[in-house]
Amino acid sequence: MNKPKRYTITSALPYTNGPIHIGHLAGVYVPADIYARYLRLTGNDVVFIGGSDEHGVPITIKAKNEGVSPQDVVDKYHAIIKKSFEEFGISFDNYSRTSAKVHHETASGFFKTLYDKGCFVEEVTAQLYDEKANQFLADRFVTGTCPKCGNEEAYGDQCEKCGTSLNATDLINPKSALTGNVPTLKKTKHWFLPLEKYEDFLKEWILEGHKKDWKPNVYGQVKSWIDDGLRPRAVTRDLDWGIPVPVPGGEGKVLYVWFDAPIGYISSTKEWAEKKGIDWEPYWKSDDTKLVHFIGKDNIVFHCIIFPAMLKAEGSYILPENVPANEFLNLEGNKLSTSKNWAVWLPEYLKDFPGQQDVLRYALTANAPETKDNDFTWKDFQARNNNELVAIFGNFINRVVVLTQKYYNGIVPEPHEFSVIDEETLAAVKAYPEVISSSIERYRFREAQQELMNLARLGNKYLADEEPWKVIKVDEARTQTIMFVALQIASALATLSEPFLPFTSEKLKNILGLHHNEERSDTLIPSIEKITQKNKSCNEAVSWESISTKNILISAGHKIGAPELLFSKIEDETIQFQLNKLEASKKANEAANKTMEPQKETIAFDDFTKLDMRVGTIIEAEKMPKAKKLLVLKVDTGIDIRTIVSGIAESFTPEEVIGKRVTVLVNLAPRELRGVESQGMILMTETAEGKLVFINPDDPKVANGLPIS
Ligand code: B3M
Ligand code: ZN
Repeated sequence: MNKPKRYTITSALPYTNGPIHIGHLAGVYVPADIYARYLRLTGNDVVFIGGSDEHGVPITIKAKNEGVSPQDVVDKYHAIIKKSFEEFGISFDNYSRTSAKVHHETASGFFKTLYDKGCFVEEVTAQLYDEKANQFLADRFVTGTCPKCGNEEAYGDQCEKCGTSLNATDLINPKSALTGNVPTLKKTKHWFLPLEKYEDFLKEWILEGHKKDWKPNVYGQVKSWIDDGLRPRAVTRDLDWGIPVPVPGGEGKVLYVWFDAPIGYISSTKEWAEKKGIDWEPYWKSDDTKLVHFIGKDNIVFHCIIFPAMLKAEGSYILPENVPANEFLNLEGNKLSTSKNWAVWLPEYLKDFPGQQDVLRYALTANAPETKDNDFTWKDFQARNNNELVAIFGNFINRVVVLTQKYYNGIVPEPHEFSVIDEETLAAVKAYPEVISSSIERYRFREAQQELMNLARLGNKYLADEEPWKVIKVDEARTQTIMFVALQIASALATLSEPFLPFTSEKLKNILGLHHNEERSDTLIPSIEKITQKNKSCNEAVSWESISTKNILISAGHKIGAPELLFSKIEDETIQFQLNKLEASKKANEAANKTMEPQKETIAFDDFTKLDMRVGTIIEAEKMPKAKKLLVLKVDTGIDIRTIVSGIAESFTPEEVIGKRVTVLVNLAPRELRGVESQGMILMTETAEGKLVFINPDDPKVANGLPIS
């Protein structure tokens, strides 16, 4: 076992301009949580830091759009996001927010230190200005074409397509996100961090020092930025939402959000240490502390270049040991998008799958975008649950618990002589902590979780091979030994699953009557506490280390609890419901993108009453010979049965329309089509894909604004 170490683990501070979705969870918070839980379980001194990023343009824009103040926006979403993290068992030691006083003071002090040390370059430059909004435009206030890849929707701070970090003035054809105006240039003074001065340091520290241990995607991005040449980066902005620039001439200006946000990790640590009554500094300033940043790939430049340059400039801080950034998660083949509502929002997931947090955590880790972008599909989610969690993990545990109850009233039986298979199985169990640790320590969480499942597979196979349900009829002593071995595997699973499936692990420890890890009053896991009904007979503790070192994890004579299903099957209907929701988003987007026909001229009420529309039923239908588009229909209008020729043959077969209830304009002047007199018209509309449909506004394919004719 490694010597315990001190770890500061940070996870990107989410912008508080909306709830969080599966992409955030998969990319940042679940891996960070697995890592933090694992390190705590193996006896390290860990602080796992989170918090809300409450400054920055996305929040100001959201506030403007909703007609509320930025403070209203951050208060609302900070609460929602914090709750989601708690509900999904993200075990932050502290979750703060950048509007907190301690953060304003820390960030302001940090800026002041760099200013006093002469680390900034002060410069008056021409910046983009929106004359209509009376405002300077930077970052997400401005969009335009990326000079590097030609993406027309690049932002003033970054192109999300090619990942390049930009200055607003780099954009080709810039446009104000506030008014759509073409900005003008106006002079203003700002403080710049001359990143080029840190090039040598960054080269030595990352390009030479971390070539082997940093993920290739992270290393590659950093290298390409450094190879492109670093430039001064403005660290202040002309805005009124943020942390005021605390130096002369800084009036009316605030710190750039990417200057203050990473300092949020430090202030959140301070807040935590203060609550615990301990010193925060070792967690940020001691060389024997390992600092690890969990982020998504769009944040790499800020965590690997800008923040380290700031820390280096300040001089008293450690640098990150690693920045295991993930790639992106897509959803059903498309990029996750808040504005297009193409996402699985955590609060909604929990409404639809109450108590099934671990299933999502499991599916996201199994499919984590560790080395490349990956796709989340509901079918895969269902398969992971039904074929893995239910069929392997849940099935094994259930058999062990049910049989122990049935044969021994829940008392762990005394083993007799171990067979070779038993010995081999117990030896195999002992190897798992090391195998899983090794993957986690290399940030390979998918692999680590697969190993956990391999242990459950081992348990399943052991039972299937040894067949205690048959042996019990002929050899009681042997059955006791088999069940004893199986219970050892179950106990190992209870602890080894904790980083990945914390709720399941708690449940399982409860069922097996195993001692829980000491509950930490300072963490935010009330939902875990809810399911932790302390079992009075908890007398056994299974630590991560003991699984490798001890021969017996759960001893004979110990009483276990009643069986309880850990996972349940997810049915096709449940998955279809989720797919329908996404389909509805897609339709809404298509409709929004389709340019609607403008409204026609106003008509008088009298004109409207001239139309005689009736409900009718199509009772006969046949194709009009030699006409691709026409069907000849017989329609029961209630007043008569009449012939109507309708141009719907490309959307319907005659069989499909017989029996359909329709709206008929009955007093339309008759007209002849291909020699047949048509006596009225059936009202239809056309979907975004160009298919004709009968009028039924409840049909999800029928979007608002589609003309009826
Ligand atoms: N708020 C960007 C994001 O949510 C930003 C991260 C800050 S980490 C210091 O992707
Ligand atoms: Zn680009």
